[in-house]
Amino acid sequence: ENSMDKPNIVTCAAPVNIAVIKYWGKRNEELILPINSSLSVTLHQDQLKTTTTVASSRSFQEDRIWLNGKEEDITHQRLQSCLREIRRLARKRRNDGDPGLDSTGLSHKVHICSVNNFPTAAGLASSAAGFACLVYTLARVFGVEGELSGIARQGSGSACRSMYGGFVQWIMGQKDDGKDSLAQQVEPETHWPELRILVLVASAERKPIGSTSGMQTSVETSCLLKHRAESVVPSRMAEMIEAVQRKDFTAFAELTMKDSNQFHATCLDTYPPIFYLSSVSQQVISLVHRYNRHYGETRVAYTFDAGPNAVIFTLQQHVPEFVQLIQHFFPSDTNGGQFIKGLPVNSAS
Ligand code: 2P0
Repeated sequence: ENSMDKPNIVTCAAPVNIAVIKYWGKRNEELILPINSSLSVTLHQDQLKTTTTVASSRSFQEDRIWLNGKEEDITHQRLQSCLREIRRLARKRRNDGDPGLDSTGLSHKVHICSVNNFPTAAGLASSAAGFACLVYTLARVFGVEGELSGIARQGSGSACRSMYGGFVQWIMGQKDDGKDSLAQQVEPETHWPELRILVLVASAERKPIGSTSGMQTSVETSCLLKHRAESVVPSRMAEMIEAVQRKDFTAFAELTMKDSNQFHATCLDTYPPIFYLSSVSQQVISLVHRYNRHYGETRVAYTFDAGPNAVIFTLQQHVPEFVQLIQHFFPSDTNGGQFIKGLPVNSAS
């Protein structure tokens, strides 16, 4: 039948998320199960995002993938986990007799094209948006619906949080099989329209130690990380959820900064130590505290992931003044130095 040879093509986009309670450390490497829960804010769809197109056709010989125009290895273990789990769900749905299953046969191979609209080298959570987008797009191609964050998690831990917009928690779960380690929306993207995110790129260089191996070494060597996971994060998650629900910027900002600082302290407590913050990062931290002290209230917060780039949270009315301050102290240079993006938190998944 000729129509069977026509490829089924779907394109989707997924935004980056920024953690305010950080994920760092796994209890199961293969299933990607974390040692603590985490909470993040998903950016706007139109800002930092991955766009993925998946085509499936009976005429394709093999599954293949291109990232930012370059063909990559499809046998990558985490990629294979996502493909296998989506096909497993699709097969289950067909065996359950769902008449809505579309024409894509389960035996059909896929060609995947994925592009980021931001520099991958800047270390801005590209794997989170990337795997969230891959899983979402594959699900559409194979006619799968429902809870998909557990599959995105098996691509990259932080990816499960990009399956939802707004304020999202990744509940660590208790089970050994990971079935309860899922993302859940805390509040939708419309909840806090005054909240703003600025991304300050201090360096476009690749980070020296990747997150996956970095957190592995931290789990093996840092007793501070163990203390954090067991005794700090559980109560901090509850406080953060309350701050978000009440739209209490002071509480939100202080918890965000403290959690970023503790994450980087666990990196320093790792042996050998891991340094993600640069001298520019430290200057941004000092500037934020000086700014808040000047006004006698917490107007701005910083957070840093596995790299030197600062992510700033503030409220709409403080953006112009703070951006001016940043531009004064960190004038843009020509070595791919600094740029600022005003990113409203108003997103869909
Ligand atoms: C986070 N990070 O919560 C934390 C804060 C970096 C610092 O999630 O091994 O790329 O793929 O599960 O998700 C980066 O870790 O690691 C990360 P894998 P991932 O956003």
